Amino acid sequence: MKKKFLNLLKQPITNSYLRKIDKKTIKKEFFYNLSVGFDDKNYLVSLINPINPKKQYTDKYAHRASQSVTMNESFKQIALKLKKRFVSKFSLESGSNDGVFLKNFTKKQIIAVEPCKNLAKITNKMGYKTYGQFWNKKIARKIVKKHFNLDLIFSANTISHIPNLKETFDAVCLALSKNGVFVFEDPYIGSVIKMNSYDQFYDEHVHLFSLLSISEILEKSNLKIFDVELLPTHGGSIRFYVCKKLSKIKIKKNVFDLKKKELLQGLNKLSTYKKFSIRINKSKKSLIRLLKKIKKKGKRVISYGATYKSATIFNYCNIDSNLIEYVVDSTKNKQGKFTPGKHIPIKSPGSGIDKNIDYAFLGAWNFLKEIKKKEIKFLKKGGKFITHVPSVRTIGL
Ligand code: JHZ
Repeated sequence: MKKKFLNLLKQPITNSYLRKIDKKTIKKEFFYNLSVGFDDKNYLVSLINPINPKKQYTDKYAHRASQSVTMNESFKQIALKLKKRFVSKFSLESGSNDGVFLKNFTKKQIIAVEPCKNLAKITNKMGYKTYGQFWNKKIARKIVKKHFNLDLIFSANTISHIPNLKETFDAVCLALSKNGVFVFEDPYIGSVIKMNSYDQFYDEHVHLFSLLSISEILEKSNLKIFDVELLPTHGGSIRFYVCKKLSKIKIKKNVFDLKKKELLQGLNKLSTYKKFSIRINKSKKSLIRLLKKIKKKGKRVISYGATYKSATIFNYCNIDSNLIEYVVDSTKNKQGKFTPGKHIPIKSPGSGIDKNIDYAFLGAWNFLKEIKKKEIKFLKKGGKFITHVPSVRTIGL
């Protein structure tokens, strides 16, 4: 049974950037209560009331994974690694976004499934066969019938978005070839706890995984984890390597080692999450205090990256355009719109942060290195970034 440990208050759908902020649009905006629970049977951390995916993955989906140099490189590296390690004959990516992973393969090597029709259109245009549908047993059967069983299934930042994990993993088991491999990665709850990055909780992140929780759940779909990696992406992610339970692939020692580490971190105990929740409350107070202090001094503050994560921060901490003037983001289809819930205007970063700006809150704190490099002029003239990760602070040159 899920036991609630965190209440992040009323939140909008993170992908619902507003075109205008007139009375009618604001009245129609959808809000729900974002609270998070821990299941003491399978150790899974999940939202208490997930949203219907049909409301989220629409033909107006805004996020483009290829907007950062870091992610382009990360997808290139994993594509190279998978091709070398598994010499796949036929692969599939589930949740292919704008093709940031696919483009590292030939069009014959890989197909994709992507529920957001606007994104599926992009990758179909690029020449990669993309089914504009949700990943489930029905589409898995269709693909096996039309093509072959799959030697490799890859999915990044997608599986944690799906409420029904049993259906998802059953579909994987059904579609994989006898010795096929399923590799997926998502933000890691162990890092979220360490980094106090509570903004990793939002409508799309229905679950945040640990090795302990995923091992339990995969078992029920006749799958097993044979390798695992902790990654720096998105402030700490976990990559699982999975095969059929009956496969002869040997389980690597690091799987057992990480399980031990997770037990030491207390990822199997409700008390760990309760303590985390207390730290989040303190982090919120500290961020508001800092922003108010800066504003009182007459300084100008913006935000960097109209991320889904920052929607959680702004709505939980009640941060609106009185505290943050505007948000800059390089994604064209976010520019000219307003952030969900708090309605802060989104602009293009242009050739860098405006010279009259004193502080920039890091909505995309996970790309700090990349952003620092880009915004060296801002830092050199005394500009500072603000972050809440791992604790509320400013970052200068
Ligand atoms: P980023 C999304 O979350 C949604 P978000 C999704 N649910 C998910 O799981 C993760 O991605 C992976 C901009 N930017 O990746 C681009 C600049 O403007 O942290 C993006 O809009 N300039 C699928 O939104 C945003 O910041 C830059 O120099 O929390 C980053 O979004 C850089 C580097 C980024 O994910």
